[in-house]
Amino acid sequence: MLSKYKDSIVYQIYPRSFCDSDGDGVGDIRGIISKLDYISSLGVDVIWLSPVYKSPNDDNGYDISDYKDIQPEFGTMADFDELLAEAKRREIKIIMDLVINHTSDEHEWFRRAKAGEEKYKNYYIIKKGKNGKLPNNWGNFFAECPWEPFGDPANEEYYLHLFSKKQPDLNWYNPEVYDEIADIMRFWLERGVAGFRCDVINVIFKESFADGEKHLALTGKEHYLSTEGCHKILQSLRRDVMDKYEAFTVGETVMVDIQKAKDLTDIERGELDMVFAFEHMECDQIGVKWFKTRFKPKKLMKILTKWQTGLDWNTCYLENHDQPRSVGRFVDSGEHREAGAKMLLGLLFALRGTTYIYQGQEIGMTNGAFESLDEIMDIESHNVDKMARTLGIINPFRWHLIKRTSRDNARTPMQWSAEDGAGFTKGAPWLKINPNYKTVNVEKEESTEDGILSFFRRLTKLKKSSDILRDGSFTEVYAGKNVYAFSRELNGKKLIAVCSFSKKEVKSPIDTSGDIILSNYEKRSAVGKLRPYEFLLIGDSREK
Ligand code: TEU
Repeated sequence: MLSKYKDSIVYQIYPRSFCDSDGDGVGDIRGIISKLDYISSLGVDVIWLSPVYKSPNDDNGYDISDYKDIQPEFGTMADFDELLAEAKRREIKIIMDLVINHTSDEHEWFRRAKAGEEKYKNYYIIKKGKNGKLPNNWGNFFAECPWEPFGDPANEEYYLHLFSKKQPDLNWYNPEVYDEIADIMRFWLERGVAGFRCDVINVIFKESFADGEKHLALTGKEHYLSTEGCHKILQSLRRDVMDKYEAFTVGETVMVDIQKAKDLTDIERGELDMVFAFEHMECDQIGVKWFKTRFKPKKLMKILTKWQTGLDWNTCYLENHDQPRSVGRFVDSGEHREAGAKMLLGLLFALRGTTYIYQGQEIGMTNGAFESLDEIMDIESHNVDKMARTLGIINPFRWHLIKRTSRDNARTPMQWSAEDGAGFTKGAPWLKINPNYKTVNVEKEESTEDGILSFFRRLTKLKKSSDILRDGSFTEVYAGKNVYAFSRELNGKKLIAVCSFSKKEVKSPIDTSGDIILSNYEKRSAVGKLRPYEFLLIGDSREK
């Protein structure tokens, strides 16, 4: 664990939807530069930039066709260098998204492989089918078959793609692939990037290609999740590249349990600085993420406590570009949106770990207001619709399922102001803007002293200045149907966070009579009561 990043607060930018400077409806780097003062005013110190590399955009940049160039819609390399310099001037570091499980099928390597060059065929996972059958029975993350014919169908060769057809998986058995990727990492670190968020990093090394145990989704996963080969690659990349630049890495590690997360972040092993685990994001699903159930706060609390007590250092997040918005998911987006959004932010900052915020979360943005599949751009949602169709699920049900889970829910353009285009664009936005931009936007928040944004700024300040919040231990105090309370303790000093997940007033199961350090309500509640979505950070007077 590199201590200098441990105390960072990270703000994720999804460039396509952040700020459009040239009116083409797509966010861009110059747009980000124009908002750096705003980002700096938030009190965050690291930006995680979702991919800005050249890409045919099948999966919004997570399909890279040139790792050393910028997507023209987003700008130029000169714009990127300016972004780095301007961020540096404001003491903000930038980490890039490193997508190395797969490339785009339009990457030169794959094109040359297709043209028959053996060297490049060996960059990908190409296997023979058996008597008209696929190489194995695996599933895929995007609800489709992971094997696609490679070249002439008569050859019965298939390439593996755990994501879309346009995202062929790289062959990490090949040392040349390792060298290429290490070189790409050096290229960006040399430019001044501080590190990487490593996309689906724990699936890169497939240790066998045998059939997998049958699962509802992702049959075959036991052959590639957090394998020994993956650990070895991470150790080498750390030694050969990351350590030389004192670079920072956070791994997106799907389906990890606490032990795996510990292994991946163990200082002695030297692999990643921290990992994004997903168990808490799965608290409202049945089996696979597209089948949601009613959110039960107690389930979320149980998982949070399990990770807070099981893993020394967590990444604390409730949103990213793949998840529906937290407002509308964990709290109501109606009458009590503001109190709910603040409570979730309070909870996040009070937990032990590095806080990650996704653009728009600081103003309580809500899920997209999509009315039909035609308005959805996300490839995953379209694939899920196809899959649901083959399962015989009929339409309003298919749409209901997609509307609730689509990743586009979090990808709607950032709401800067109440003017047309939400201050995001002067043109036609690439994805439908949420009509609530008239009332939910940055400009409005800036003009309110006690809004979500000012609460957010108070939280970043507090997290930076409070040793207890930064380093204190975590102990669960109460986890009931609707109320979660935990303490943070350091050198005999203690803070208690109380979070109500109820949209109604409830009895407080714990004593809230201490000094209120921070609350999402202006005045203190009546003794023994918690108002809708009330959040309290209480200093324990006995410890004072
Ligand atoms: O996401 C990995 C991924 O599989 C997610 O869909 C994950 O299953 C989900 O968030 C858990 O609920 C990463 C990127 O974040 C995503 O945008 C890309 O589409 C994907 O990898 C492929 O690169």
